Amino acid sequence: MIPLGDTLDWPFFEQRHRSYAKELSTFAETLHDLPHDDVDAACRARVRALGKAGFLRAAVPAAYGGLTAELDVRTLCLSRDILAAQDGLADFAFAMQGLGTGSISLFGSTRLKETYLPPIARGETIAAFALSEREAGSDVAAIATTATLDGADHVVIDGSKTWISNGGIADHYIVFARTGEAPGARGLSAFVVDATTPGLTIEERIDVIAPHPLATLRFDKCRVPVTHRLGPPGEGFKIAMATLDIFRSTVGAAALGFARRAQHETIKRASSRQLFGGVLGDLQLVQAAIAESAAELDAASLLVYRAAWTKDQGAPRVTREAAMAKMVATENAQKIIDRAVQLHGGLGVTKGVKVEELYREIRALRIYEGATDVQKIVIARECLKAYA
Ligand code: COS
Repeated sequence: MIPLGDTLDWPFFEQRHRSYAKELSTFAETLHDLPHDDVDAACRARVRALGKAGFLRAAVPAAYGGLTAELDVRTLCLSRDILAAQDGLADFAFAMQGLGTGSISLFGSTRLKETYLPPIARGETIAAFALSEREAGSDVAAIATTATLDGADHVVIDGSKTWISNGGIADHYIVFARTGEAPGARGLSAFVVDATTPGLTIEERIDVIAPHPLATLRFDKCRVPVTHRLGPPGEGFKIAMATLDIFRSTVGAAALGFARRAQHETIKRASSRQLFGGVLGDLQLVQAAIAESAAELDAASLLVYRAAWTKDQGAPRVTREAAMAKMVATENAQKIIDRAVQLHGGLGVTKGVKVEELYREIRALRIYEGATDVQKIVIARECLKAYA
């Protein structure tokens, strides 16, 4: 078991979080028995296993087969923290069930919630969030995919989305498209699009350094019922941002899990590796590395769970808190994992050794769901607003 340290003793948590974390930590130990080779099959197996064991209930509200009345961000973060420490793909599978339905949980009609959320919680279907485009990653307001009214009851979606996690294996996509109520951010809407919709195709699969299902999607005259729109027309940008306000903290939590595992591997090695007549951990420079990583881990952890707790207390917006949590946790994790690789020497860059895998796993987290550079913009704007 990878220790969470004294995190659960912090005042951010309740007894239910401690019990949940204990159950999930025990379950996470069984993950290495699942297949790894074929990334799609591996992902599906993890969704099924997490669903069967009841942990995907954390990804949807209680009325639709979930765990808590509203999404509990602390539970989402603890889940990613614990899963990432054991198995990057299990963390990914869990996270996407949440991100790919978060906008439905927050803004969907009762009918959409009843249709899409229960099978996600059971691990029977797979979700995806289709926001990014080639020319609209950081600049969401530049989205070019269009959704045009076709009669009173349908829209027709045309365009392309890329770097879509679960692209190719998802059963539905939350698609953000331009509906034109106003230029820029105020002219976007969000729709739930079934993967089987005629005209929706996988243009290409994308291979990345830490493999997971990723694709470019093509929408060619995809007819989607207007009832599949989330919230009022023109609210798509706000829906995307409000969803990211929740899930950005969870990206920070996944970074914590990867960093925690790296520190665990480092301390194990520092305690056992013999050199210069002692163990690695006797050397003061090694102690310095361990100390820096320990402090960076706790600092990141405090920001992540502060953001999660603040949202769970009912704060309408946690834009600043979530951006800080994501930025600091992912940047710190990269440093912590890099130190772990360094202290493993040649083993650190050897395929099959855990820290080498973590080194590849962490990199994308500084980019997706808002790159560090975007988080800086978001944080600075919130700081400046406070004095305006
Ligand atoms: N929650 C609710 N509403 C929000 C919001 C949030 N977190 N953030 C912004 N809004 C609202 C604003 O209040 C504004 O509303 P009004 O028009 O009523 O004033 C509207 O949305 C537009 O906001 P803003 O002017 O800040 O839009 P910008 O285009 O300047 O936003 C950033 C720029 C960089 C902040 C935004 O595009 C962003 O977060 N980009 C990164 C996206 C991302 O994470 N991409 C990765 C894809 S997911 S893997």
